[in-house]
Amino acid sequence: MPFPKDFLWGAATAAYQVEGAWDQDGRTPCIWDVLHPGHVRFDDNGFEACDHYHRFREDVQLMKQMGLKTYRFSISWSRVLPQGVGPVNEKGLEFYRSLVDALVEAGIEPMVTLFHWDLPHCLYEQGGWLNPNIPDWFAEYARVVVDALSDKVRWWMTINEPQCFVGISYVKGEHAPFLDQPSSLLPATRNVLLAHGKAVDVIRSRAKLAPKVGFASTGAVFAPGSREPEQIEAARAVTFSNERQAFSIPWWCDPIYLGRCEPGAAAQMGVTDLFTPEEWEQVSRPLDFIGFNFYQTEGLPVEGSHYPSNAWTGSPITNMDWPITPEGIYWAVRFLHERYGLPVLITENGMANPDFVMLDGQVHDPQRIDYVHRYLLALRTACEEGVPVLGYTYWSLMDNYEWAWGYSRRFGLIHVDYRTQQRTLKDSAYWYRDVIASNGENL
Ligand code: GCO
Repeated sequence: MPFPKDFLWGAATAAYQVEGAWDQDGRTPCIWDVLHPGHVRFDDNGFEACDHYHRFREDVQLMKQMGLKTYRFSISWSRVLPQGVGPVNEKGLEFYRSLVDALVEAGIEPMVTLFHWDLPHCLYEQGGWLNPNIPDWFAEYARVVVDALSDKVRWWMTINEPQCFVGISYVKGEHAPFLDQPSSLLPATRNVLLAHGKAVDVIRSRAKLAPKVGFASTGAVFAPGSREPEQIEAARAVTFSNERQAFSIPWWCDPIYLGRCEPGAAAQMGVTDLFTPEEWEQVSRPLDFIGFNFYQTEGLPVEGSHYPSNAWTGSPITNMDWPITPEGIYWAVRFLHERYGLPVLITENGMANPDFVMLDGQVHDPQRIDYVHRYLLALRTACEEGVPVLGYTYWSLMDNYEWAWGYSRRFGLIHVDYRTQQRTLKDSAYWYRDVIASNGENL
């Protein structure tokens, strides 16, 4: 059996990218609502997005039609706690309860991410991820969500891609809150990791169904040029080097899974250690799985080449200009499992493609089918070699708000016409349905 029998075939979204209803039923603005002007293509925002807030029942029916086993989505913090902390917005919670009910009724396992980048703006005004109180704010938010949903939700992720919501957002200034402020890396790292650890404690201590707890990382994976042991070790070494700090895997994953950081990482920050011994305990609470978002392999530099790395030389690219490097997903799950010892869940993988509804009323996206096919074959090789892979949630269920790219990049299995909110299953959705039905044996 290539893929395990209970493999979790699914698709993923995030609250800000799909929900819309940004100011309805008591939700207050998040940082993207307020700060996007001047930073996003055409100043697009998530005010309406895919209107998933009102159309989730239809969307769950489409998921059911595709035979999805699981749906990964995130919660909007400011929908649940409009002031970030304090009074709970029951109407906001009600939305998520109804969504979870609809999923369970359709036989689809809900997977919840607590934080996928949409920080309440009111908390940002108090310093956001730079305020040392944010681990406690986050724990309070986690408690409200866990109390409301854990009778039906088993799969939990605390945070999604700190590489992006700290690295791209606080250090590089390309995502909200658009701060180009490298000095924020140390406090943000501390606060994010402590917030994660406190949320893990909340989930473990309060969940009604026995929880599976993880977080979703991303980060540069380097693939060896061949299976020669020296090449493999060279690729592994650079994958787990801290050179890229906020953007690397070990910067976030070593503290969480190993309770330590690479020698020298703290010194790079001008401190003797990132945490006190008690804090190290807090950030490294045991987890059940490694969530990983994988899109592209980083290549090793080639001397004399004008390409940034060998991953680019002649490589096909997606509509994001990302090279298509399916073998990288094999190395990602293998390296991650070998270093951290837990099973791996691919929490995101997918491609942007210039899809549109054609004259025949359908959306033909052979590139996406080929892309997913190749990545799944590489993932299957990892499974066959004994790497425990729990599942694969394609990014994304439907076209949505692609952050700084606005609505101009389409990752979905389902096409969304943003003028009418009409959904159309793309060819890839039907293809994926057949893959799921055969548990990947037809690949
Ligand atoms: C990500 C994000 C998604 C993006 C996707 C495509 O985790 O990077 O989770 O929100 O839309 O990755 O860029």
